[in-house]
Amino acid sequence: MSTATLPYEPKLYSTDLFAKALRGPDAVDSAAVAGYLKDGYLTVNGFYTSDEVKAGIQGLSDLIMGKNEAFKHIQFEPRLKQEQIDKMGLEEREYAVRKLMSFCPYDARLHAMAFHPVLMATLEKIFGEPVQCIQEMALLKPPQGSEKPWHQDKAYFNYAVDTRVVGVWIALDEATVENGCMHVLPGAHKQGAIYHYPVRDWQICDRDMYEKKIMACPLEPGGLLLFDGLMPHGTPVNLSNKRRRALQFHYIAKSAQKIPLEERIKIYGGKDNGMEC
Ligand SMILES: O=C(O)CCC(=O)C(=O)O
Ligand SMILES: [Fe+2]
Repeated sequence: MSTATLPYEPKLYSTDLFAKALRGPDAVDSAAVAGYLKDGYLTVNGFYTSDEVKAGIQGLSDLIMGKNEAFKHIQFEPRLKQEQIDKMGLEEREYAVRKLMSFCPYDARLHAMAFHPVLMATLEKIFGEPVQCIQEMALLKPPQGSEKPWHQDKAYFNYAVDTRVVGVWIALDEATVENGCMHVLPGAHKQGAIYHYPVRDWQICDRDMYEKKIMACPLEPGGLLLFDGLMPHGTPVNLSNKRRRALQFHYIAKSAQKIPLEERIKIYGGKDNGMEC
């Protein structure tokens, strides 16, 4: 795929603005937390050491190669049949995986990344109370890998609009504009819930994102992005020849209460609501 054949207008991920990342876990102080609360996002390079990143990648490779037979939460490229997957070696398999979920109970190295002490302390400052992890994902975007259109993560969770959700997106490879790094809209988390429509995915209307002050969030391996559950965000098609592997965790307060699915659908729309935008 080239820019000429993109399934969206290139301005959907305009690259005029780049997030300025802090460096290292020690840089995440109260000023950083205040900035996060104001802007709805925060980027930190060098949050994890290269050994922690290597260990996390090894953890994923082991799960991908089926070293833990109890682990089943893995999504391969949908066109692949199981017998094709069974014949693949590590490298081929790694490029064929799109997603792994709920892996922390199966791998101590990945668990350590999700529950890094400075990350947990920062989250407790943001929430002002003890937190729990409600979602674990590894998102592997290969060369040519598809876009994740603009959306709010809270559209996927059954919590009230004013119940805080924080996402943490961790780069395992360098994440660049070319290979599909995150893009956010600073401050837009304060605008509340946005209705989602089935377009290329279940997403925010493209038109609503044009001419906005979009911020690209490139990260080094071991860098992380903290972002509010109401922050509109998306990642473009991977137009490079480099894969982009990332981990993504979501956290809420231990005291948070769920709402019924129907209430969430009223707020954000449903995946098959037949609405057009
Ligand atoms: O890693 C990506 O490409 C974006 C993932 C994302 O935003 C999500 O899964 O909610
Ligand atoms: Fe998301």
